[in-house]
Amino acid sequence: MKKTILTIVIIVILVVVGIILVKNMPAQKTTKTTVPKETVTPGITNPAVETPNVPVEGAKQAAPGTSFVTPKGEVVTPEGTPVKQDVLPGSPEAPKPSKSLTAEEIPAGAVQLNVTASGFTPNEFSIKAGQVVTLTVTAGDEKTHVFKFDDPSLSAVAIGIAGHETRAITFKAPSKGDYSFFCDVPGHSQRGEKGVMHVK
Ligand SMILES: [Cu+2]
Repeated sequence: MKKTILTIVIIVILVVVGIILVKNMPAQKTTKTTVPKETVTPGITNPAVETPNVPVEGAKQAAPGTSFVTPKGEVVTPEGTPVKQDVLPGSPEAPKPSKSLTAEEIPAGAVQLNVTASGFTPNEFSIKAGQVVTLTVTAGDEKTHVFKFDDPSLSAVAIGIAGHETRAITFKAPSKGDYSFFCDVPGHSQRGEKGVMHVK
């Protein structure tokens, strides 16, 4: 008789302890789920807090706003598919030009071009076929300039910059050959804003 009373008391204690444990667990979970809701402000795009989603694990951007490059060396769209370099600039599949860059944001390994009414400096550069290249174009004067390649296979690799601005674009070097580039603002290529990219 005493034994049965003792076991009943033990069972009651275990049940009470169990209820206390179960009640405490969901309390911790609810605090976690409320955090991300507060940081999202729908309908408002604030560039200062904009953090792009990494499309493929380990993918990196050369500069703020440029297309991501995967660890395998593929330049990809925000959806994670390889970019198309022969489409219209600004297409969803095209490599993305960066935001306006500060001097500190210019990637160290980038090919850096300066453009003024006197032309591009340098007006030629060499890269390797298949290499992932980040190209920056800086307006050395107060004028707007538009960097473009002549070859249709690189039509999407284009950058428009306002006066004294620097922007970057990351793309994959095409097959061997010489690819001429120019400034697409009317009158600018005629006065010498052009050059050649050598792919070796
Ligand atoms: Cu120009």
